[in-house]
Amino acid sequence: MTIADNAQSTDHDVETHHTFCRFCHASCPIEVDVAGGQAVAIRGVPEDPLFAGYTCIKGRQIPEQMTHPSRLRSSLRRRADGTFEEISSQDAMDAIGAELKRILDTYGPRAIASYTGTGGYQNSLAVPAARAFHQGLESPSFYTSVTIDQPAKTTAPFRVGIWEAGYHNFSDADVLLAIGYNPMVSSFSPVGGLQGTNPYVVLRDAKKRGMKLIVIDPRRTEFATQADIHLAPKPGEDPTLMAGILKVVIDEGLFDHEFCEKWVADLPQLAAAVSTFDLDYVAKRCDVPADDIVAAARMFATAAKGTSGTGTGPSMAPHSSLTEHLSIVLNTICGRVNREGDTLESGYFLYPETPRRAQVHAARPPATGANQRVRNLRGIRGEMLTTALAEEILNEGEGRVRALIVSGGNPVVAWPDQELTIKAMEDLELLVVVDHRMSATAEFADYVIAPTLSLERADVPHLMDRWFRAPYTNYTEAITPRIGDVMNEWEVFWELARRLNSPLPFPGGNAPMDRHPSDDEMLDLVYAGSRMPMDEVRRNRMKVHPDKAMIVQAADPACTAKFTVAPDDIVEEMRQIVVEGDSAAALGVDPAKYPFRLVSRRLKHVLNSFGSELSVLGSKGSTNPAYMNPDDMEHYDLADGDLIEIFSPRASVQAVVESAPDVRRGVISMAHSWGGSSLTDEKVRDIGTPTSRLVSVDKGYDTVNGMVVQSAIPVRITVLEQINR
Ligand SMILES: Nc1nc2c(c(=O)[nH]1)N[C@H]1C(S)=C(S)[C@@H](COP(=O)(O)OP(=O)(O)OC[C@H]3O[C@@H](n4cnc5c(=O)[nH]c(N)nc54)[C@H](O)[C@@H]3O)O[C@H]1N2
Ligand SMILES: Nc1nc2c(c(=O)[nH]1)N[C@H]1C(S)=C(S)[C@@H](COP(=O)(O)OP(=O)(O)OC[C@H]3O[C@@H](n4cnc5c(=O)[nH]c(N)nc54)[C@H](O)[C@@H]3O)O[C@H]1N2
Ligand code: SF4
Ligand SMILES: [Mo]
Repeated sequence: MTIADNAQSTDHDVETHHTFCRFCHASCPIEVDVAGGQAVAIRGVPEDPLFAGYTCIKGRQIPEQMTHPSRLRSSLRRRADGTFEEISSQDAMDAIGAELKRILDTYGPRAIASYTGTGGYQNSLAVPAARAFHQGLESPSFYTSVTIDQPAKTTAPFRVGIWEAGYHNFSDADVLLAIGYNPMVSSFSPVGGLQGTNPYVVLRDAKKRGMKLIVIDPRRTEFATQADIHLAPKPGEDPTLMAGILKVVIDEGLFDHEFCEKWVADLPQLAAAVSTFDLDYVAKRCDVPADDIVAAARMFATAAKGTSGTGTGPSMAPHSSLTEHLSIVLNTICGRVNREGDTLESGYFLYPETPRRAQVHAARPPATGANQRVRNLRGIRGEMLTTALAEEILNEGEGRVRALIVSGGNPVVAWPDQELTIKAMEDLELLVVVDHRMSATAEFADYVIAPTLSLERADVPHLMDRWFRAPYTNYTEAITPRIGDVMNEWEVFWELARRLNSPLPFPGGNAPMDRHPSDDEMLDLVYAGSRMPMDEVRRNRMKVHPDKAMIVQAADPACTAKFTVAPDDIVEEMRQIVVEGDSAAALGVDPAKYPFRLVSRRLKHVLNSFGSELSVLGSKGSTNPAYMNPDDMEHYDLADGDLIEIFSPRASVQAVVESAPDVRRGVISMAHSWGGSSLTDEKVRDIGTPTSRLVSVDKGYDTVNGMVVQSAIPVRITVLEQINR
């Protein structure tokens, strides 16, 4: 389909196109007016059956983003004196291709790494192209932001066992237990939760039909204010709290006895493991009223349908895998799985159909990928662990990473341990950054490649496909011509593969190398074998397909597998948290020396490190404030706008404080991925600071997936500057 096919001419200058937003993962449908090849206006789509016109403030800035003066319209090459000069994209590909060839010949394929971040994840061809590039080269060094996000979601299910038909849907849930996520701002929920598809209306309707909401969050978030029960524990104490909730459910016999009898191998072991988590102990340690814990446990377990799930908060706190495990286990022993004849909520249209029977796949080792050269870690889900990548670059020896292609990511402000990350960026023999702006990481690049932006690309909502609250499809072609000499992320990998004589293998076969394929040909190759063929997807924009929902099939009668809810290593980790007594001890530090816990959060007006360069979003604030409880501020004689220094066991950052009654005492709530590459924060009021500097890669990390402690970080503060006094 061409651009014109989807255009409705409103007058002879302006054409209106339907597409969907790709500022974040949520894929809200939008209507864009295009005049003179440029987007001039943007609106939600009221008739969309799922989103009903919803958009957020970020998405509405896309017209400005496309043409903003800071947008790179040409690629850049670093000169010997460190400044950048423009270079044509083809010359850049030639030069990078030659460098990669040299590195490949000298060190072998493992030396060539790529890292796809959030900016790349929003492009349905970027991650597949990066993956294929590594397959073609036989280089295992494929990294993405998933492994510094919520990797326990990938690994924890393997330790419990996987229910082939999945856990309950959101649409008919009677209860939702939300542990550390805030979809009203982030548009994110785990599977079975409320998604970013029109979150305010969807939540209101769910509550109207009687759904109960329990939120566990140290902050009284926009989501928590809507909760029937809000537990605001000390950050990092979710494993203890979840063990306490499980103990109430087991002691009061509120679990699904019949289901456990048939499908759970080791309920007595779980009961024994949680038996040490007395209500008084849990209440005191988490600083949550005991009655509220009991009420939450009963509200969850006595409901008929609905799930517990985690977001980034607990997934970044100490013992993240344990929290994820206990959340899955709560769902499991309460029998919150889809049964034979049930309907799956999402359509899973973009990937090959797999059987959905009401049965278990037994637990198996979660991390089976390539070996990292640090901490005895190994990759997960076909990718390696970003928490190890800085050291993979810096540590000498066989297999050392020497070249890095960053596709829509910003390591200098997002990866754990900023100082180590900067050292790694400087140490590389070749750093290529594909980004539409001069990010903190681009400053270190040998080449910055200017990419297409969303409206210039064809796409499918590849992330939301398994999260949509209905079997929904959408597709978009490019609706505006490219501005400047820019490349789609997949083209970068295709051009480089071609120069290295290396194939780009996809489910539909290798990408052609003798001619330039189109975005649509690439979509056909990448999404070949999908449950709904790509051509049919293209014909079905913004459409719900009730007739194509997946129905859960009967279990294979020969299936004898069962869930393992209390594997030995999990039981051991539960013992360990009791010995630690406080989540700070997981990092080997004395909690008394670090009286605060720094927690992560999202801000409405930015997406991680980008957005604030745009006028409307930038006007919402030029820094990432340290939000603190007013009583804590009074204790330190602080007022809004004062400057503090925040010390973790690893490093310190400066921050501008802002009072926030919604943050519990002892907590600092601060967004990540702000600031630049200076380690001394001179511009804290203008560009903020990266909390990632406070993170250690080798303390309190998860031994299975390498996840580090990026939230509930033990910190202390000093006062730097008291203004207005
Ligand atoms: N301390 C701490 N650290 C964290 C977190 C935390 O909460 N606390 N959160 C973690 C999480 S969840 C994540 S996902 C990571 C994020 O890690 P990253 O993804 O590495 O960081 P972002 O800031 O999202 O970087 C996205 C980059 O993509 C660019 N971009 C935007 N759109 C496009 C596009 O269309 N094409 C291209 N090529 N580039 C584009 C942006 O300009 C930006 O520089 O950080 C993690 N780090
Ligand atoms: N507007 C906007 N939307 C975004 C992003 C953005 O930057 N801006 N980023 C995108 C990305 S990359 C991601 S991964 C998703 C994340 O989506 P979410 O997981 O919903 O992220 P947050 O809104 O930060 O919610 C995390 C919550 O966890 C709480 N929390 C922190 N530490 C703990 C803890 O130890 N225990 C408990 N129980 N709670 C804790 C925080 O107070 C916060 O309310 O959002 C995406 N959407
Ligand atoms: S929620 Fe995400 S996809 Fe929707 S309009 Fe906002 S940024 Fe765009
Ligand atoms: Mo993320």
